[in-house]
Amino acid sequence: MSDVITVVEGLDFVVSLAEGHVHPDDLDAARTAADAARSRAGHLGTTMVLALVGGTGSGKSSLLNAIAGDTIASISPVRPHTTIPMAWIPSQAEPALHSLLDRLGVEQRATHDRFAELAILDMTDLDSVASEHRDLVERLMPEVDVVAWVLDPVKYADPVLHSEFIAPLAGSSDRMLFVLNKVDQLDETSLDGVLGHLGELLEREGITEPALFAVAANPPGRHPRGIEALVAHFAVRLDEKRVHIGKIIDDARRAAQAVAGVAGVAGGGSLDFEERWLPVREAIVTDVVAGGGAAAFEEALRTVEGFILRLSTDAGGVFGLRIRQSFGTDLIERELLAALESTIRGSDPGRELNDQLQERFGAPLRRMLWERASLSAVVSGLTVDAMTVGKSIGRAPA
Ligand SMILES: Nc1nc2c(ncn2[C@@H]2O[C@H](COP(=O)(O)OP(=O)(O)OP(=O)(O)O)[C@@H](O)[C@H]2O)c(=O)[nH]1
Ligand SMILES: [Mg+2]
Repeated sequence: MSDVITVVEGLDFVVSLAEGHVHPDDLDAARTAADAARSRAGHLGTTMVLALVGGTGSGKSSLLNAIAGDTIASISPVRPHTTIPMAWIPSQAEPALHSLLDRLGVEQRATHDRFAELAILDMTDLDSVASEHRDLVERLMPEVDVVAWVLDPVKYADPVLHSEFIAPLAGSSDRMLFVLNKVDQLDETSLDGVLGHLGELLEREGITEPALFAVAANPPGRHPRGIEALVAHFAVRLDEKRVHIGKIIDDARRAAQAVAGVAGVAGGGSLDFEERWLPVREAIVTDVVAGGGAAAFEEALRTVEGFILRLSTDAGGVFGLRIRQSFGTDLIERELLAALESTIRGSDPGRELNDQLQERFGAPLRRMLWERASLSAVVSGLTVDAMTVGKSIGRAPA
């Protein structure tokens, strides 16, 4: 299955294969595109990954259930309750999402078909062992797209939560959400007071425009409240993410194709070597076996030189230069002489000469061309992967 990681790794491969085939400066754009993709904060995939974090009992598991419209996570009035984190992920999740969950140690995974490309992680609480949990949140932050702090009317101002967790991460506040849960416990005036106070606390921590939502995930005897607005916000975030990811794969595809262009392999990398080399070899063998002598050698020399020259001209650029440098006139002459000498000693001169030509010219040229053909194949593969990923996020290639 194609995913964004496949495209980015394909680009790395293109860069490594293209080294020596193009000028180093021509690889800068491809390297930059791969680095930009890797340094993007958040999950490098088409799924938007949202982690629910917060103190014990704030209602993280209840919120997941309310969003899912089903009992996915176990909830309880007994604290702390969730001891093993769990993920609620699309049934058709990309491989990279599973790798992410593996890295984060989230083993329990429930699948859904409710929202394509939305994954929610219900994490364990933050207050049991503060230092351990700070590590967890710090690990989560760069890997997930959104961290949602689930707060309740009693503990939303908890100094440890603010000073140890939220404030140090204020620099990433564009990827944070604040969900005040259990608003059924507040009347309208107190709700305004709590929201105002929370806004002030966050502002003091450097989060000036927090995405703040008021919900009741599991009000006793009532339906959940405020969930639709939250889900609508997820949809907006997912659209934003699609734009970013779309740009990453477009850039990767363009950079790879540009490399293929300057390497001269856009139309395939083989230069039809086998079809061209066979008649050259046959002509030399026929000449030498029929006549031999100095005239045949001169003729063979001209034939090989002409062949190498045509090949390097057709290849063009750095690669063409490499062919010419690897097979200068002196070397061709030396190798051809050596080939002819060993032919004289053999019992089947025609066959022996053919083998010698293959070993001394065919094999090294084929090795050089193999790199070009691989480069061409990898760029084609990347283009297909990028188009598949682009399609999955509703983007046509530009
Ligand atoms: N009144 C009210 N109670 C709620 C609401 N949402 C959750 N609760 C209750 O709060 C308690 C804790 O909910 P959980 O969802 O288990 O909380 P949690 O954040 O997952 O807790 P841990 O797993 O311990 O981290 C449960 O008894 C829920 O029924 C709400 O909107 N209103
Ligand atoms: Mg829980």
